[in-house]
Amino acid sequence: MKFGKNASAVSQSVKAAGLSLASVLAVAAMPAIAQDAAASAVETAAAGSYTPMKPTEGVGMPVPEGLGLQTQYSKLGEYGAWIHNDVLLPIITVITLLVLVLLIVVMVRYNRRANPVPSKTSHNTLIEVIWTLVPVLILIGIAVPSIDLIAKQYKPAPKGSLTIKVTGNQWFWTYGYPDNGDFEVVSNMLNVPGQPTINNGVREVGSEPWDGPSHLEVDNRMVVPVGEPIRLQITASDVIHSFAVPSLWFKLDAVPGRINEKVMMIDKPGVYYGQCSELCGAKHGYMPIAIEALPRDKYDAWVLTHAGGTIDNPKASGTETDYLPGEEPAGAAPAADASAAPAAAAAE
Ligand SMILES: [Cu+2]
Repeated sequence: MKFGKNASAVSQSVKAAGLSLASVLAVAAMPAIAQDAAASAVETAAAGSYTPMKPTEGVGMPVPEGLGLQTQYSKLGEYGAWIHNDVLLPIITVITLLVLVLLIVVMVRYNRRANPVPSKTSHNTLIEVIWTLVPVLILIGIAVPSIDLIAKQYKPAPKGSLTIKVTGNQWFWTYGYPDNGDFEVVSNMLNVPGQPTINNGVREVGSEPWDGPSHLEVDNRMVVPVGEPIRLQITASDVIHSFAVPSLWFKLDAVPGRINEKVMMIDKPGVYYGQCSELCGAKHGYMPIAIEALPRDKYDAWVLTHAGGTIDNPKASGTETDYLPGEEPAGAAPAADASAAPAAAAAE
């Protein structure tokens, strides 16, 4: 943690000096830092270099005239999309066509002209058993993967996963990084050229080369490491919001006074867009979500661009830790030193 503290102290000066200087020095400085945690101030500062990623057209965002679900970039999303596209839609289609055919048969064969003397049949045990059993079997067939998906979605993040705190506000999102020195990122929608200003003091979309679609791009994205389970703790500061990212199969309400938790794991580096999905007031439509998933080393570099930013242990990457359950938040950031952990446990 010596390295992280050192870097964090210096990252404030990066802000002052401007990130462009840091990025110029970054490439040269990286190896030096790896070797020596006590590298000189300028070099350490340069470790925190970051240029936002340019999103790929059509990835992690809606597409013109798109039908159906967005392409999924998480395992749960692929599973959910499979249930929707390959289980539910075929069943719905077959049932709808069957009912349509039955209606047409009845209309053609049993109308008053074709069938003037109707049958007085009122019961048929075999048919009644069939039309009870078949729907029951169909429902069971749907329930098995559905309940399995629900159970998988709400499985808690593994012990030691990186925790990020998401807060919905009227009308922007804030992202807290308790495991990385507890800095906070404020994320506002970019203004749209030629349209009324939504957020004063925020630049216009398209003014940087990495900007994504208007109404979805933000000034500061929520940056996360790719391929790791991330524990998202979601709340709100004023009214109910909802944190929803379609291409990651993620939607969870942000409720004031309560923390909702769900694991997020992204398969591929990229930028993924979403929107607040709970009507939350006048500018509900102007609080998009932009998540940038980066490889671990780039994520760490991004963390170091923040005042107080420290590298967390890549705890969730399969390595066991000695945190007790429920102790993870205390084990975050500087206290994560082996010597500090028992002290934190004793304090509780
Ligand atoms: Cu909202």
